[in-house]
Amino acid sequence: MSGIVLHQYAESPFSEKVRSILGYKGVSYQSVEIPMIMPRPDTIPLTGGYRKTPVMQIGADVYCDTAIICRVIDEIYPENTIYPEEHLGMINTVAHWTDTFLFKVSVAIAFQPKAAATNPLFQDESAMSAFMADRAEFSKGSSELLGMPFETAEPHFIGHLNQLDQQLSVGGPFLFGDKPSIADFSTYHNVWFIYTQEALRDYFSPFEHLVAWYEKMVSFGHGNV
Ligand SMILES: N[C@@H](CCC(=O)N[C@@H](CS)C(=O)NCC(=O)O)C(=O)O
Repeated sequence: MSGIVLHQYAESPFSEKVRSILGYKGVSYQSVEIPMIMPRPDTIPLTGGYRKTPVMQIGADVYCDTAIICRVIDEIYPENTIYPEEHLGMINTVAHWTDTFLFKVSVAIAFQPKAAATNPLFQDESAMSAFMADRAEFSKGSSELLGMPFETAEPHFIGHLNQLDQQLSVGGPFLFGDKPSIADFSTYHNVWFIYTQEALRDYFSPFEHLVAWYEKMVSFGHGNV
């Protein structure tokens, strides 16, 4: 057992990013399922007020934000590093852009009306209003978190899927060559967020290389929980 405790919830894309890295590295760890919305009376005292998901705890050390969580996991398990020195600048740039801009795009795609009709989260009206109220409170006062209109997001999303597919068709099996890097895991959680919703799977039909890559990423699993 690694001593790692991951505080997360099943539906969280950023948690999936970390679960997938733990799977790739074959790590044994403990998982704490936290509520999808506030209040989180057990987690907030641990983080000192930080409310994003996931959070990683190792003994008395608490790591907030997957940018640091993934680095720490890679330092503890350096075999098959996901931060290879060659291309590191590009890999970090792609991962950052993907976790920020592309994630905003993915949120708009994931919560479009077509998806909301079949998403289990939105089948219960009171659960849906509680979720919406929670996320409105979360983004209050932050221009960074303001939602992107679906009409703006969709061409960005399809255009990027196309770029990924082309890249993978000539340079795969992973985005920067033979082994997955942090750029793959950042991309993976965005794709997972959409692909796992049946109503949205058609987006991927034209992109066979991307789907083959996604299946490889899924096959890493989530480690030993
Ligand atoms: N930069 C953060 C982003 C994390 C993030 O936005 N997580 C989403 C869930 S996937 C979140 O915190 N949503 C609000 C919440 O869970 O309270 C990271 O890389 O960890």
